[in-house]
Amino acid sequence: MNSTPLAILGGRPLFAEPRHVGAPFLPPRDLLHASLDAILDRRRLSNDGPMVRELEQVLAARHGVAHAVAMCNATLAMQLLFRALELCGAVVMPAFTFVATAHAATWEGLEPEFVDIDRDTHCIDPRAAARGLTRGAAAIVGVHLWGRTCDTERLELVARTANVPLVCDAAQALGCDLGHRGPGGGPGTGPRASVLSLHATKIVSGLEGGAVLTDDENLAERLRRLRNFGFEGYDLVGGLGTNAKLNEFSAAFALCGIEWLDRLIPRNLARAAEYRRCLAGLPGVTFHAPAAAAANHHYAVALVDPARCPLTRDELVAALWADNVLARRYFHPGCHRMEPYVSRPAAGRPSLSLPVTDEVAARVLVLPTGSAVEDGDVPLICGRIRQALDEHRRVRDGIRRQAAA
Ligand code: T4K
Repeated sequence: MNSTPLAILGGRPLFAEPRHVGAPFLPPRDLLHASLDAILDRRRLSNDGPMVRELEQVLAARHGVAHAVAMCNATLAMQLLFRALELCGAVVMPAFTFVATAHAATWEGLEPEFVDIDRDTHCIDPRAAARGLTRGAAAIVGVHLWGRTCDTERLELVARTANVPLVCDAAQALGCDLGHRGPGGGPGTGPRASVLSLHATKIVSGLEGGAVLTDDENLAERLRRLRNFGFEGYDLVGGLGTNAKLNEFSAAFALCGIEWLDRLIPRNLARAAEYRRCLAGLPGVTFHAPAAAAANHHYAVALVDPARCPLTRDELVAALWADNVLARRYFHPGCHRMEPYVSRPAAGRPSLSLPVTDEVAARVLVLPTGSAVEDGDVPLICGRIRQALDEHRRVRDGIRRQAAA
């Protein structure tokens, strides 16, 4: 399909402008400008302003929960959630996640108890979570990956049996069915809380931002106090708090983005179908697309099988980067192999073995989708992958030459 030489072999890059994973979606500027003007006219820039309140209502309604508490990012939102739940000791979580999940727990004095993932979904394996809980953990932290959700129903059952809360890192899952059953759902009918991210790279962005979703009114109230220095009323501080508030500009940006969500999700889905079609038949490269209801398909994930693919995953990444296709290896090498977790004293813990995490982390190849690509890009990207595999010996030499230069 691509007749021009690969850039790793000295050709011109396929794209003049890089195709990122996670290029931000920018709402139409007139929409954005009108919102920003309204904020400037009001002179209300932060501290629970009307844009933040509106965003909270929209996020809660969209995900079928009673309360959304907006925060300045998902990492701090998770920290405050752990604190509000008064967790102590260990918390079960997958090691195959963005390091923020583990850091948020560690920052709050908790010990991540890493467990393995399910090979099909790449999300936490409920059986492994159950085994992790036997070591006395205080909660399960499920992580929704790739814009699809983890198995909240089975995890909830496991959590309920152990009498610990299930909370979910939903940083990548805005717009998905997060398993909350709404205010009338009663206890035990969904995660205790889910944490969204509104980071620039997410399907809907507030530049930076996050939110905790919950049906638990008391929990929501505690979170509102914690994010605002512990204030309970005017001049009344009731306890420790910090500053994790979202500003009005970020809320406005996110509100503009949410208006487009129902167009962005089908676009992502169409791109996923295109990737699946165009990668079909390549030796050792498959598109990873397990069925999932109400997903946002914000990440396009391929898997490279080292036994069948003539290039390693990392060689393929190097070849693609030369062509300005900035594919990523999320979440290589897994949190358990990063500091500070890899150096934790092993005393008293069984040695950590996460074979599926290690396998998936070594195979995953995240390709640009969403706002990062234009119509017609996906077949070109896949054509480049095909070409690199066809010319694998020369590609490998090209990478060696590049490294030596
Ligand atoms: N839990 C999970 C499961 C998460 O995925 C994340 C965030 C969190 C928790 C924490 O949420 P926050 O606390 O951030 O709300 C990026 C993002 O920074 C991070 O938010 C995201 N996960 C993660 C998956 O990806 P990096 O280090 O890979 O980002 P970076 O700077 O390499 O950006 C990715 C690409 O996007 C680049 O190629 C450039 C492009 N980009 C990025 C930004 C920020 C743009 O084109 N414009 C931009 O403004 O972590």
